[in-house]
Amino acid sequence: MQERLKELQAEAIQKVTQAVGLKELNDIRVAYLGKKGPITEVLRGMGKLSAEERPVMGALANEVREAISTKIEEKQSELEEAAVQAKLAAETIDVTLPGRPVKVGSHHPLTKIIEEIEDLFIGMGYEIAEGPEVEQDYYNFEALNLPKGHPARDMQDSFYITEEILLRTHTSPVQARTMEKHQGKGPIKIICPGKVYRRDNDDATHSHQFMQIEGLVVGENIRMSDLKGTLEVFAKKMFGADREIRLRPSFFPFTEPSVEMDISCKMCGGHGCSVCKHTGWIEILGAGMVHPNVLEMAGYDAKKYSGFAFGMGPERIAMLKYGIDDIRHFYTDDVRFLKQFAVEE
Ligand code: FA5
Repeated sequence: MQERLKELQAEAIQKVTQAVGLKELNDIRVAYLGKKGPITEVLRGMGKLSAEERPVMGALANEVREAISTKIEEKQSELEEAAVQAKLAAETIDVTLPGRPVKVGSHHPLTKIIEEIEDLFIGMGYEIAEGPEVEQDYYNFEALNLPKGHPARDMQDSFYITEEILLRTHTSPVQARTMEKHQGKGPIKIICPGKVYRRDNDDATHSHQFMQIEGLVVGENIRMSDLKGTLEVFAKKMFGADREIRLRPSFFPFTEPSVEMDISCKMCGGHGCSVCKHTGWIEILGAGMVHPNVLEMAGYDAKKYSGFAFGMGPERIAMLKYGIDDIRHFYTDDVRFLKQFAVEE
C-alpha cells in the first residue's frame, strides 16, 4: 500500500510538471485528489490494516496528498504568470512609432471675412445684432417704406412661405426690428451679419442664398459725410489703400439719398473680365441715409434723429480680397478650395 501511494505521488507529480494549461492542471487535481481518485481508493483499503499500521499509513496518505497539492499550486502560479506575460507581450505598444497625422479643419473663407468685418466695426464702436431668417413681410418690406404692391419690391425676387411670411431677402429687416426695440431713442450703432435668400439665377457673382452684413447708425446730427467716411475707412482697411472705390447714386426705398459702392476688380485690374462683367468694377454694397418714413414708422422723430445704413455682400468682398473667380466655390464644399485658406491661419 505504501508503495502504491509513492507510485501515485510520482505519477501525479510528473503529470503536473508536464501540464501545459490550467484546464489540464485542474483535470489532474480531480483525477488524483478527487473522491473517486486512486488515493481515496487506496485509503478505502485501510480497514484491512492492523491498528499499528493504520496511523502510519494515514500520515503517509496525507503527506502524498499534500505533496501533490503543493505541486499543483506551484504549477498553477507558474501557468498564470506565463499567461499574464504572454498577454503583455501580445499587447505591447511601440510608443516610438510615429503617430498618424490628425486632419485639422479650418475656418471657411466666408467665416473669416465676416469675423474680420465684425472686428473692424466693433473697433469703431458697433455692436452685433441678429434677426430671423424666416421673416414677416412687414419687417422685410413694409417697415422699410415698401408697402404691398410697391414696384421696388421686384428689385428683390422673394421666396414666400405664406402671404405674410418669407425668407428674408436682405438683412435690412434687422434695422427695422432694432429701431422698434429702441422705442424712438438713440443712439444705435449696429452691424448685423446673416443669411439672405433671393430667387436670383446662380452665376459667377450671384447666388440664391448668400450672406449680407447690415450696418445701421441712428442718432442726432448723423450726416451723409459720416456714412462716406465710415465706408472709406472700411474699404481701405479691407482692401488696402491702393484699391479704387466709387460711390454711385442709386435707389433704395428705405434710404434717401441712396448710393452703391463699387471696388475696382482685382481679377483684371479694372480692365474688364467675366467676374466684373467687363465693367472693371464690382458692386459690394448699397447704402444711404435712413428714409424719414422708416424712422417715423419705427417711432422716431425724424426732425430730431437721422441715420445711415448700409448692406454689403461678404461673398463679393471675399472674392475681391482673395481673388476668387466664382461665388459658387463658397457653397460647393470642394476641400481643395477650402484647404487654401487653412494655410493662411
Ligand atoms: C440690399 O439688399 C439693401 N438691403 C442694402 C442696403 C442696406 C441699402 C441699407 C441701403 C441701406 P442689394 O440688393 O443691392 O441691396 O444687395 C446688397 C449687396 O448684397 C450687393 O451689393 C451685393 O454685394 C450683395 N448681393 C445682392 N444680391 C446678391 C446675390 N444674388 N448673390 C450674392 N450677393 C448678392
